[in-house]
Amino acid sequence: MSERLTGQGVRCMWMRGGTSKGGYFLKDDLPAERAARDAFLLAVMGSPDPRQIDGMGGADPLTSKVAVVAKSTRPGIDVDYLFLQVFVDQAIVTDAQNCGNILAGVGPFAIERGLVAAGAEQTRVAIFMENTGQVAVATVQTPQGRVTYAGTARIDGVPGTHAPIPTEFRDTAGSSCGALLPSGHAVDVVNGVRVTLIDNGMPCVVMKASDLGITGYETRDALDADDALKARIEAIRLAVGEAMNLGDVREKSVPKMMLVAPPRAGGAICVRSFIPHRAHATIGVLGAVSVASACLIAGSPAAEVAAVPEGARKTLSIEHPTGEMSCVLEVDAQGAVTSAALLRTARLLMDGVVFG
Ligand code: NQM
Repeated sequence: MSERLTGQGVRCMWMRGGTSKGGYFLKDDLPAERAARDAFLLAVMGSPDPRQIDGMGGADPLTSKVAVVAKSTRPGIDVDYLFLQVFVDQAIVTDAQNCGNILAGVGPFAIERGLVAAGAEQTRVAIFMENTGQVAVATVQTPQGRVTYAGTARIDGVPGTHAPIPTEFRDTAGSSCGALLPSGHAVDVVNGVRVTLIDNGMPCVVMKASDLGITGYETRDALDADDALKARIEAIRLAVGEAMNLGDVREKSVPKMMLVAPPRAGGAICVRSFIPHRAHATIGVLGAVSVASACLIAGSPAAEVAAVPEGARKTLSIEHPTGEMSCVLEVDAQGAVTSAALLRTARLLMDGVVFG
């Protein structure tokens, strides 16, 4: 295909995946060369521009996302999925993070595009997540051999009910940072704040909201309007990049900044997250898995405020600004998390040609 795509159309589906939304492309439909691909995707989204008025992006990092999907040649794997975050107000396309919400649309997309044959009722899709080199298994509802998006599953942050897409992750520890606790400590003190640097699928900095002078129960809008808080959080983020083996994180969307507080709706913990510069409307999927894992680390800020259930199979309800997300964690005899399962839904919004 031509490496110059400005003004040209490329086949694409637009989907809601979990509580995010974005463009889903077959890898072969995009330019192979990264600079040409990124220039095209920036133009598709309308970035850089805080309103993304000249593109498909929704002026929010949660709606400026891309999945690039290809049939896999790896044994036991159906498709390879590369996640790309297209920044809203900067000309940056980054693969330095994964996305478990956009992941929810990958199984349906792979079936719709014929990369995976649909089963009679349900179809299990094994997805290799290229960003972190790990595998997720999603179960897609396919009655009579066709994907259905309709159903009775509800996830907070999305109105209505949809077909369930249970998704399971294994061996996510150290996905991007090389170790669950990349600094080797349960607690580090950064700029006077006690933090846990953790990566169980998503690099996160977990700290008590009260240590930053907030309750942890604020709305997304209140957090986004608090410039002094955001500057303090960004200073901590920039300071921990090297310790998390992420290098200079100025132009990266990781680590995510997680401010935790005691649960107040019967859950395990309450979280307000910055991803990293805007507050999240809910919480990221792998971000939630990392926070849930932090709750199990004795002496950590998360453990100090969390209510953790007993047993080798634990359901931790992570309270967020618009509800909760339940993570089912399996732990081994040493208390280490061996797998995490979450419920997501997705919906096909558009199948057509998008212009860069
Ligand atoms: O943590 C937002 C989202 C995400 C990421 C972000 C995600 C995850 O809600 O797996 O889903 O943290 O940038 O889509």
